[in-house]
Amino acid sequence: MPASTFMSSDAIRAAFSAAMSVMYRQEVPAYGTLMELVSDINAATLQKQPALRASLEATETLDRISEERHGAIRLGTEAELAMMRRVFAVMGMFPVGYYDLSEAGVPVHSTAFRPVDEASLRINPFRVFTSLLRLDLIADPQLRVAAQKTLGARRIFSDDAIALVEKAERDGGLSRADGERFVAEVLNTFRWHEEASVERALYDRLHATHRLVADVVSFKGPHINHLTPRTLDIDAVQDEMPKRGIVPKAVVEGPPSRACPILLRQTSFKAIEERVSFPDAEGNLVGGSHTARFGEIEQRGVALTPKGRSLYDRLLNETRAKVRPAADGSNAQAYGAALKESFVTFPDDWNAIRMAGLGYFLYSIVPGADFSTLGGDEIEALVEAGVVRFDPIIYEDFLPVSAAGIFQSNLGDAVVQDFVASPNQRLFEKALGTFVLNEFDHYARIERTSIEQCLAAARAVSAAA
Ligand code: OOG
Ligand code: NI
Repeated sequence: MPASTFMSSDAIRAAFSAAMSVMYRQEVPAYGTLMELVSDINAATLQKQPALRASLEATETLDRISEERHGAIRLGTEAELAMMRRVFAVMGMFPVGYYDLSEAGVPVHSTAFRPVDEASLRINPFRVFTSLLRLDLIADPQLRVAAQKTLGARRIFSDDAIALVEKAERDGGLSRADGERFVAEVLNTFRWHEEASVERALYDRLHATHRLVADVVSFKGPHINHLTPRTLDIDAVQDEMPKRGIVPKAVVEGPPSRACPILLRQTSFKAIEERVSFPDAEGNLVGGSHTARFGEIEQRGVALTPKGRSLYDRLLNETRAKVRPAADGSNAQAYGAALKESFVTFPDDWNAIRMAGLGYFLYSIVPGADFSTLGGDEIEALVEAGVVRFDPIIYEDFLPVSAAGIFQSNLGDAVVQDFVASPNQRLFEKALGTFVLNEFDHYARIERTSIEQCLAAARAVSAAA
């Protein structure tokens, strides 16, 4: 088949993200309530801020502003991760970043599968934060073996899904009909299974090790555990949640609210308790409950350089040393105040952030700019002369401390078990079957390319003059 008749990987991803949204709203009605709230707040924010509206109108599709930006799954085995990489590749999603959550007491390590180039991000930015369970962190050897056996026996992808992945790899793409079948088949992998695949006693032992271990091992597949639309005002959504009957987590993760947003702010409603059933030795089903699935929202800002990121990390640590957010929200105000106070030292002006080398920016030529008297050797001279402008490059990745906060609040915060951290990126990449893209290198490359393009254009104009 000629490549031009393939369904584009961007279109497959957009269809997948839309199908996930519909499925998750049916599975978790509170998520539907959150989506309505987000869309109301986004509409109100656009009405109150005409300048924001104008800038979004120029750069994005306004009617899709409240769509999902990411979701998350947790896998049980290396083979599942390797196959998942191939599934996401069909949708134009590639592994970016490595997150070792064991450092924060969560026994997984993770990457984010996401579109990488700007054009694909614009069409549909959907990402899936994908974690692999660290069975080696289960201390009890007997339990570890039982978990391994359970996971080894399950098949999370249908034969048709695998066949379509192989076809896409062989032919370089899928027809529209195959692309649609692929979405429907793959969607099943992320479905919720009310019926556990382990007996109650094993579930309880897994749960006692870590709630996350029970969530990954006890079910037939890696159910999507949350989806995350984008909000234009995260604080307003956080405040409104209780009025709509949903319980927000104690605090918003990430930086405080600022004039120039940095990185990523996130919050969620607390995971719901759901009825599940466990098979017993006689094959009868016994009732129980499981708490894992929730809804989240995000608001993104500029990607930070390693220097900016280490300042961010230092200020966040400083805040948490002063006030550690309690799970019940009792010190949420004090935490918010401490966060604001610490971040006073982080410049809150785009040019100051840029001049201090804290963030990544995209440089572009101002339309109609007059270059005639300028050479093309120094980007700064072009910026000062007003012929080149700079805009923040949005952070498209995740934050380990925030992710840990999201995990914890949705697994019951009461017991925060500790696991010994060890850097396992190599092992993770071996299981994945490829390297993950380093997010800092990626943003640096986008910035550098934009600078080179501006300089080349300026040189061409001054040579012709
Ligand atoms: C993933 C938590 C991480 C985020 O937004 O930081 C995440 C999980 O709970 O499986 O999605
Ligand atoms: Ni998330």
